[in-house]
Amino acid sequence: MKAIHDIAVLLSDGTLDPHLRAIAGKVADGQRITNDDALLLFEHGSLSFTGSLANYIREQKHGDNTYFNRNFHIEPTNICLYTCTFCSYSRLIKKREEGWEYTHDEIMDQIRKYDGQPVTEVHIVGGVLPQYDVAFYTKLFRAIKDHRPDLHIKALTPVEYHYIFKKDKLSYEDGMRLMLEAGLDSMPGGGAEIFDPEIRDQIAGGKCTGDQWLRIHEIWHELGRRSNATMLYGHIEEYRHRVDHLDKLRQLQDTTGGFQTFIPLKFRNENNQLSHLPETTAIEDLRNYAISRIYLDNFDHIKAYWPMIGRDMAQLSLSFGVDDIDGTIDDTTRIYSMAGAEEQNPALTTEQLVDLIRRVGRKPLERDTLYNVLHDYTDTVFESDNEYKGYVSLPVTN
Ligand code: V47
Ligand code: SF4
Repeated sequence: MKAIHDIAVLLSDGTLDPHLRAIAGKVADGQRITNDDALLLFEHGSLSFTGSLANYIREQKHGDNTYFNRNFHIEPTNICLYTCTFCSYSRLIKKREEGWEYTHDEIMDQIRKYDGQPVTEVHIVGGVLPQYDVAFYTKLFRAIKDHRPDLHIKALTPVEYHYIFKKDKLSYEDGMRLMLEAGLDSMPGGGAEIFDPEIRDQIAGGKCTGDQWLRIHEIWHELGRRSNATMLYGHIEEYRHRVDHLDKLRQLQDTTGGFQTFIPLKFRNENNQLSHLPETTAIEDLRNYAISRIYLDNFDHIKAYWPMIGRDMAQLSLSFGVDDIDGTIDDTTRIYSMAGAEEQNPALTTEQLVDLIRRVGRKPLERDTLYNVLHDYTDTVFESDNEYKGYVSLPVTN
């Protein structure tokens, strides 16, 4: 931990732009920065400046603690009614034969593959199709809980919920209550993209609006449950749209306190309608993590999704505000591998994940979905014969 020294150096730098110095002063005093401050950071904050402030906040909140969890992903289908221009993963209904559509039984087979393995969470998200309706998902959640009550179900986003509730003429409140009763534990952060209506319309037209996304999370938080939030950046949005997105999240968090973690998602440009756009640089990605950490003072955690950004960037991000690297040990998601993610077959054993964190001087903590610490790996010595090394890979069925 050296962030306190770094911020003292920043504040004593007489050559620093006065506006940036004022922002550094706010951070040192634990004050909230404004939207104008955030825009200034996006436009003029250097990597070292934003990084020092973000690392200071990260270490004030968490010291060297770095969280990961053991989960697996299930994607019921990659066929989708929508045509988000950034999406490399979905196939239109007219090309149905190119994708996959798992039945209830096939999904339960995937759940059973992890029997006896120390996973704590299943993350379920995929395309939007009429057969995956309220009845399908409530039956699925009940079956998962009957089979394995301790497995935390983190599933679906307001994109799916908005669609299935509308189809069944259910209010958001009644719909989310049904999901809660069926066993849903928390909601992942997907589907947020960018809330600004003009940009959202161009990249994700037809699916739930930003306000609807926020409202469904609000209702879920009012039911006493937690969720995550994301922002898809680095496509056609401008910095002011990122600030607007962060502002809406911070405002809702002030009201409900129900968000656990914020996950910036860098746009990847392979195999989609926005492939002509260049991807953001590593410097921009680190600045984006850092500014998110500085702005979202009411979010406990900032997560970097390592299968998407790769192991080296995941290590670097831990000095730019990130305190959680997700940690899917045997990742079965194809949302990113099909879009050009760094990790095409992302799989790290617990030992490798712990090593990755320890080698940059941080403290590896396995958590459950709600950030209860399950195991502190700081001093763990791994012995190959008795230490669990990873998960079986699921067969690719499409
Ligand atoms: O909403 C789709 C994004 C999201 C691309 O809550 C893309 O713990 C980049 O939200 N380039 C879904 N991003 C995944 C998601 C997530 C992931 C990990 C953990 C959690 C959590 C949530 O993936 C979508 C969209 O924003 N996405 N295509 C692409 N080409
Ligand atoms: Fe469908 Fe989600 Fe892809 Fe949009 S991002 S096309 S809603 S799978």
